[in-house]
Amino acid sequence: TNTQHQYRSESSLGQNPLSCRTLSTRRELYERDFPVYKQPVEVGCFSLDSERRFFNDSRQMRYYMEPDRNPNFNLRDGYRDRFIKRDDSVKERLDHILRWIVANKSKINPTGAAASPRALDVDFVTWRGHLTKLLTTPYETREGWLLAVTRFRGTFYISEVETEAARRERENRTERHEEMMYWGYKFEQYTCADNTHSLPDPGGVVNTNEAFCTVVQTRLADHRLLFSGEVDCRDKDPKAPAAPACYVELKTSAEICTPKQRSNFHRFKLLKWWAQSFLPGVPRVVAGFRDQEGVVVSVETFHISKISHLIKNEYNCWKPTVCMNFCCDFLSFVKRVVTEDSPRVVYLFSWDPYKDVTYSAHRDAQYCFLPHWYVEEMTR
Ligand code: 0WD
Ligand code: CA
Repeated sequence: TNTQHQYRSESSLGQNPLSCRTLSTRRELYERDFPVYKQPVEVGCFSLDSERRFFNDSRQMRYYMEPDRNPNFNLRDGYRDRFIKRDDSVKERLDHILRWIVANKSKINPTGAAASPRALDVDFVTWRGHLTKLLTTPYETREGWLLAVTRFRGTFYISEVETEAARRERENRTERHEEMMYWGYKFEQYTCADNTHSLPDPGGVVNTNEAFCTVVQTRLADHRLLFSGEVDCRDKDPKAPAAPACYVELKTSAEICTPKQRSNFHRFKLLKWWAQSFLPGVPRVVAGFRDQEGVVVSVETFHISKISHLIKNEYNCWKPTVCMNFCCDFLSFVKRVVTEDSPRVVYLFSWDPYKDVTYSAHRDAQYCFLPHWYVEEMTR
């Protein structure tokens, strides 16, 4: 039906295939009914300031100011003189989420640690961005991934490891690519205000260390998930629905001039946009379409619940159910494989386009990512 990609509340657990050493990513295998994906609930939030310091509050929340439909925003403005770029060679792994968990243990353990054999009442802890990569895997033809998994007190922690190819790409970006990465942040500055009674400040500094992150809990089939994702801004109307329904995701994209460009936008870009926002229950994406010179020539709102209808006329297009069923089966695969419960053991899941998912196990190795302070805090 048309609504099979909507959030569901009833239970219908699929049967796992037999235990196996690899997992296929072929699309046909995941064309079944849409799995149960419960409406995500925001259980907290945190902020990272201009120096990347963690705060257990919403101080970095910003407010969406609807721009003109044809605004002529110059995204190149300030790239040379008003841009402070986060050092993306620093790997933060799950650290910010773990800090949030330590500060909010009672919120995710309603029964109390003493009543539960687990430290946490969830199966998986990860970043939203890692789950987005899983959702889009059956359709990805360019970039593989490496996901490190540690089982600790019954909970599976999933943290990305940069692939060799991704590192080479990061270290060899062209000047043009570096500047284009700035354009998305500049669009945020044109459309976001720091509070409900102020206006955006396009003359200010863009600092990509700053972030506001939501922490949500939900369930995919029998997998209880706790994940965090960066949120660009919220509806400024105080009567707007509660988070995450009031959140707005901002994007920039090349302007669409030909039928071929429109088709590619539907087939590739809308898949990534849908997956990223569907996961935390963010209902809309506001897109700034820019020309070759980095000027936003039009602005359009996409409602996540309508994206699957928009793409229906594309030949051989992506399907939300394939994305969700693959993610679900990957998480089941992780549960079967990752049997040793220890912060010093990492199972490394590896995938390259047109291949199956494989894994290897590592002890006391370079891949360990749960910090000592976290292990100590959760063991006492
Ligand atoms: O170190 C790492 N490997 C990662 C760190 C990978 C992914 C995320 N992070 C951390 C950062 O602390 C960041 O603040 O996660 C936060 C964002 O997490 P997410 O929401 O799970 O990531 P994702 O959905 O991939 O990206 C959301 C936004 C991006 O916006 P667009 O519109 O371009 O999708 O977060 C930003 C970016 O603005 N972003 C990042 N910010 C800092 N470090 C990173 C990153 N590695 N990746 C995306
Ligand atoms: Ca964004």
